[in-house]
Amino acid sequence: MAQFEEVSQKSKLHPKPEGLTLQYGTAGFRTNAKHLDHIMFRMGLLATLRSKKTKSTIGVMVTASHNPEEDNGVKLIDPMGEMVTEVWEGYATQLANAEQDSLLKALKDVIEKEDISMSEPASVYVGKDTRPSSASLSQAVLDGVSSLGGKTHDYGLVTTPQLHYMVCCCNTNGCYGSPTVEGYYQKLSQAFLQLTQNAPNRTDDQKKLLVDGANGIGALKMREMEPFLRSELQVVLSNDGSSGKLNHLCGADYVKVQQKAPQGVCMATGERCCSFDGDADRIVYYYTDSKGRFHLLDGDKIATLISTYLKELLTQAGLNLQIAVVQTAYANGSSTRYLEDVMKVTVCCTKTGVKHLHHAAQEYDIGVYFEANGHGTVLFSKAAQKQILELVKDQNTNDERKRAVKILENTVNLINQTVGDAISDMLVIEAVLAIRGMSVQDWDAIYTDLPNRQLKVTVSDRRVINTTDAERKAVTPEGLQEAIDSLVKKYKNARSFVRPSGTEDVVRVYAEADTQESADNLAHEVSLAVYRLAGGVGDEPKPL
Ligand code: G16
Repeated sequence: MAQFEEVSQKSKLHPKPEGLTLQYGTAGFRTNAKHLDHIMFRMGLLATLRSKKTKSTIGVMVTASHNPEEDNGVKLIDPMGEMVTEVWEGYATQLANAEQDSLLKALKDVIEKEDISMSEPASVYVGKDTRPSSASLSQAVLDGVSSLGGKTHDYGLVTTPQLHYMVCCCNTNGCYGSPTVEGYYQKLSQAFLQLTQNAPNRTDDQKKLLVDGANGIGALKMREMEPFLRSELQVVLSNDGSSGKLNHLCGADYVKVQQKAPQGVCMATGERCCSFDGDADRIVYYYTDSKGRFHLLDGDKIATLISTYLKELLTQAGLNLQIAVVQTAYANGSSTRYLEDVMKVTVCCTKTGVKHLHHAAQEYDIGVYFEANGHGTVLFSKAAQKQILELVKDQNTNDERKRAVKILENTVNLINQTVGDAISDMLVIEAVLAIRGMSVQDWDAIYTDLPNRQLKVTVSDRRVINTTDAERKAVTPEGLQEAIDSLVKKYKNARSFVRPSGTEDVVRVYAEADTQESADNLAHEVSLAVYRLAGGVGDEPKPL
């Protein structure tokens, strides 16, 4: 077929280095950008097949999110804006690793297995972050799509959640919104402005928010969006990409893992600040107190704030909808205890990766999901949205119910339900704080985090570590879990687990305990166990 001939010819311009194998990780392929040209071309091919199969538009985002600037990666977006399914992740790995002369065979295998009609049209939306390598890599994606005869829409520089939003808008024929960057700003800002009308008389200080843009795409898009917010949010933007390096000493991942303020943000005592990550799908908040102590409000605190607010609104509106919170093993023990014991909401735990949390959250009327690293959103089931809309239209409700349900309706519109979205989450948090008249300190006081520490250990092959029980227990290598168990016993209120990262070539270690010193010591001792039992490379981990 002529189509395959075209693929064969074009793929020679994007050759695979012989012997190089890469795995589809937590959020797609991710490694040093110099290894990715063939991957991008092939993901263009795969997205085209996925589009033909689903008869829908598919998204391909070129980004390595929180990774250093020299890395890059690709995230595939399914029709409703969710992550691509696990079966297709498998196809992605097969296509990525097929040697040059067996690429067509690998492609035909997918076509056959999925019974794809090649005469179907295909449409692929492409976006990219601000990394220097993203321009040529996104061109490789476009080449892949066109070589199989698919149509492309190149959105250029957009945040990852913006591209998820576009894909969903397109496949719902505009029901979710208009598939343009302007449409995104309009939808979110209108909902935000409606919500903040419920909090009149806020001072300029209350409207002020310091935003660390991680020197990435989030900063550019925040600048574009600012006029739409009509000063109801007064953003002071730092790390806007004009001088610093992407994610370097700044951004949500740095702030969360280091538990300290990013460089380049000039924060006064008590001021409310937040950081985006490199593709603006994560956010964390923080401030420093009068003693100079740094306070982090991470994904767990965000989930608690939003679910408390939604629960209160449901009660006021008289709506009987079940709220659940989905977390991962990284969730601070205090947050889980607060949600279960005080708020009495259902809490469930999944493996790391928003795709897992997203699916779990879909099981409930309202599923609030956040990873501790600040990646998350809220899903409202179709039935829940219908009930909210019906109540909005109901003429016989009293004023309190009417107000509550109107706020709920605007909150649904403000949330990007396709995926975690730093900009949307930020506006939700700002609206919640405004409506409830809370300061960042009031929010922080809802519960106190257990001290915790995250470390990374480099091993020769991180795949030797296999886990179970939503990554809370290591199954291999032999003896590792026993070692962790006996270390944890030495400390009060302690917990620790290890897992191979799906975005970086490291093993992640998490520990929490009653004091920071204990959490640090436990994390160090567990790191040593990983180093010794899982084939550590380089110097032995040193105490903190
Ligand atoms: C990605 C995923 C997140 C995950 C993070 C770290 O985030 O989307 O769900 O928590 O990687 O994953 P890992 O610990 O496996 O490296 P991002 O923001 O980098 O795309």
